[in-house]
Amino acid sequence: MRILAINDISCVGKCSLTVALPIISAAGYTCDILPTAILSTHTGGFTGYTFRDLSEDIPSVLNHWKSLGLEYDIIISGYLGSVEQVEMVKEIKGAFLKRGGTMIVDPVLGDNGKLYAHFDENFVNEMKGLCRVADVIVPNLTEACFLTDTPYRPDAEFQSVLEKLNGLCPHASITGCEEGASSTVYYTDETGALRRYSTEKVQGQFHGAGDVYAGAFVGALANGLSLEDAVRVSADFTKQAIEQTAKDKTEARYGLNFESKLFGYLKALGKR
Ligand code: PXL
Repeated sequence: MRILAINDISCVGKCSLTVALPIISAAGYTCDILPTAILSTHTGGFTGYTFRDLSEDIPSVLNHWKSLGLEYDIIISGYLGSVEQVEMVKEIKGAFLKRGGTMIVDPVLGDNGKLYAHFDENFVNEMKGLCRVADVIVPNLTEACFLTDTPYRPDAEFQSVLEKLNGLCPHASITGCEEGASSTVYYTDETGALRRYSTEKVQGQFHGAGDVYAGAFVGALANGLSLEDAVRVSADFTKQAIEQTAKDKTEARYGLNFESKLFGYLKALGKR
């Protein structure tokens, strides 16, 4: 099993590759990386960060990989810096995903009803196109709303957003649907049934939770879990990491303390 994670390197403020790589490796699989950009920090909650777009390097990286005959069982894409990079990911899927492999798209666009810096409507439309060629997509509620042209509300009709999202991709999960004291993932299982899984909500805003969820989800699918079990294990792990981060009282923009909860995640995957 070989996995490729396409995402940025935010050097500080755990998210993207600094989260995907350790979680997928801990889950027991080789995680190759394709960095889309290098930033001094991520863009949510910091100012004055550096941002180097790596698009120019990507074609020669891919040419080298072709010469090595590399192919992937799972490809996960996350933060993409430009419309051109979204197109590149589609090409990477065609050239490097094994027949029968799984293309997972985390359509990183925004949070709390707002797009992240650098993104606009044109980029959202491009991301819709990438979701159409994915096998599974894992947006948060904000992203699900942008992808389905639904006005964002924290108490949106989650099920109807999921139904609309299934028009783009048959297997979608929407994280961060807040219902009273619960945080719920709405998702479509293998049979096409709409389902939900709730964990206790932890008060506060936590940066990088979607990245922890996505990394854990990839590790779970790689280990052969069903969508139902993968959603449960990933939501539980993310909730535990959020809870620990709240206890630690670290600044939210520095990301989640997921490291301290990896052991429980691996046990939930059935690892000893
Ligand atoms: O966590 C999503 C993310 C990934 N990468 C970069 C970001 C963000 C969110 O702010 O800025 C660079």
